[in-house]
Amino acid sequence: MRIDSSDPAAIERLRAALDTARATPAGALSLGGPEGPRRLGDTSEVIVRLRPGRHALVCLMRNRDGHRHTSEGEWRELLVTADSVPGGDPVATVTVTMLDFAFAGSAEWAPGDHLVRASNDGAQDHLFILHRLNDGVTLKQWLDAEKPGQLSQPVGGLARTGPGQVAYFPATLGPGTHVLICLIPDPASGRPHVELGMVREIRVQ
Ligand SMILES: [Cu+2]
Repeated sequence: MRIDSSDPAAIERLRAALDTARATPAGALSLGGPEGPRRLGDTSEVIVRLRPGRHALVCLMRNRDGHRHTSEGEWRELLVTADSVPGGDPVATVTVTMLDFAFAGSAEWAPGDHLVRASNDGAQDHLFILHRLNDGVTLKQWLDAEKPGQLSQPVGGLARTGPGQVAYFPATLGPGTHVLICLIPDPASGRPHVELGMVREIRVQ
């Protein structure tokens, strides 16, 4: 997250607000990050361009008691002092546009190595998680399943990303039906964006 203020009291208020906030609190902008590494040994990668200024690394996962990990210590401030990489943006193979509430972009991707350019053109924060459905499983079966995780494999994705932001997600994909979803809750209704339309089937073939 990019943080507007360098005032320690304001930063501490932001950190406290994150624990219960449904959206990125005022005074911060979510820039994305890896969505997916959950088990010991998992790795995940995203590419985010940082501008000079104050930032924080945060983990928004919740403990059983409902507190976010960032409140338990998984928070680290970062000061970005200058551009470290000169030149332009990475060359993407496919584009995903995140909207309130839909994914736009090609629904057919070639197998192989990809660099997914994801932009948030909506007014709310968005993220995406990419799953590969098991062979023979349809999107409807997956969405209707009580335990969809038994019908798919997670590939990874992009964490909470604020309006106007762009990030890149590298992935190597084999043939098969994939699905993009966003699980961020709509602040007004509390419903996850996937229920409001942020689900898209991607055929890799
Ligand atoms: Cu969303």
